[in-house]
Amino acid sequence: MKIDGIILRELHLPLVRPFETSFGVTRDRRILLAEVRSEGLTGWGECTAGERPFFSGESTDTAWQVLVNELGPMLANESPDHGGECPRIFYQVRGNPMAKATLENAIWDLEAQREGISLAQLLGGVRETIPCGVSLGIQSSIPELLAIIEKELAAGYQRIKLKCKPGWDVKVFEQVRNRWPGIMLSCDANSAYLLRDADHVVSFDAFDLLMIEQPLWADDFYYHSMLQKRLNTPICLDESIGNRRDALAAIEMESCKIINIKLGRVGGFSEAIAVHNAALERGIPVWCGGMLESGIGRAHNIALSSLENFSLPGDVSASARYWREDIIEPEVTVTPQGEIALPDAPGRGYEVRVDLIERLTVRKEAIRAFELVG
Ligand code: OSB
Ligand code: MG
Repeated sequence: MKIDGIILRELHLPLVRPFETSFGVTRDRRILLAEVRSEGLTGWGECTAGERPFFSGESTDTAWQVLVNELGPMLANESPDHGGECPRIFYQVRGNPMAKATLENAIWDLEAQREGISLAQLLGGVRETIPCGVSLGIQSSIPELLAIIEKELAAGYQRIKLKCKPGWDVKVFEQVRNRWPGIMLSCDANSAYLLRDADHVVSFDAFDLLMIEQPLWADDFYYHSMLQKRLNTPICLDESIGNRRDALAAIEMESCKIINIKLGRVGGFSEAIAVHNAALERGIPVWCGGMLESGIGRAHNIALSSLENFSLPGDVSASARYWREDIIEPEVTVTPQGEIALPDAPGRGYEVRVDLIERLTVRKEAIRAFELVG
């Protein structure tokens, strides 16, 4: 496929409600989109980097820089037939997985359109519906959190994940479990605990959690392995898993029993499939994480979640939980059973609302092959 043009955009999208994690509060998203044109078709990719480099070292601004100056020109100089060629094309650029995924995922979208099949089919997906959970941020009080949980359970969501940190953990789990003894409940610390908190984290075993996500450092396997030996509850790694080798190391060391796969964090669909397969072959279930994506990233998450080993409910939920108006048509909706139905149209399966995107755009830049230097 000859690349006819790459357009990068930054959109400002306010969240319906602020999202608080152990590393900070997000109110407005600065969403970076790549539009890749080839032979009359348009593929879209979304960068999942945060506004600040707190979840990982990347941010909207670092990704913009790397896309405009390095990855965009590299891709524009090639004519990839498959999204799977992108890791080779981007090989010289170290790190920056979220920037890389932005373009790679757009190429997979293009490829599926060219083949006239859904993105899920192209990826090797086998599910017609995916099970959904919600990730609930830290709230200002426990009664507020309980009211939100009540609403999400009524909407059908199959699993509730609570963001936690020291001071917002056991007393919260206790009240949630008192009220709903049987629900599928998990927590996500985003690296909020230290080794000296190990006894405290072990006390989470009392709450019958499905998993404890990323309790320790974002780059760690060893101490998670030590902690997992002391826990009955499975640890799930998110931040620590950047690629297939990481997944193999974590599984081998028993640093976790479950893996969260995020497209941006692992650098795109190729590596996400590789992590998925490594986990499948070793009996480790996976689920698809979320990064407060707009509809484009969400559509990609849905397609990925159709792979066989995505057996646990993911953090992929309805558009309306995040946005007053999403940039895709139709918006993502969840059934009363807490599932999203896979679209079957070619490519991502959701139309992109280009007029709305144009109105929300605050920065735009066209990338061309001849801009490559060095
Ligand atoms: O750790 O899963 C995480 C959001 C931003 C950064 C990190 C995480 C999250 C979420 C939100 O949990 C998931 C979502 O609803 O998109
Ligand atoms: Mg997480």
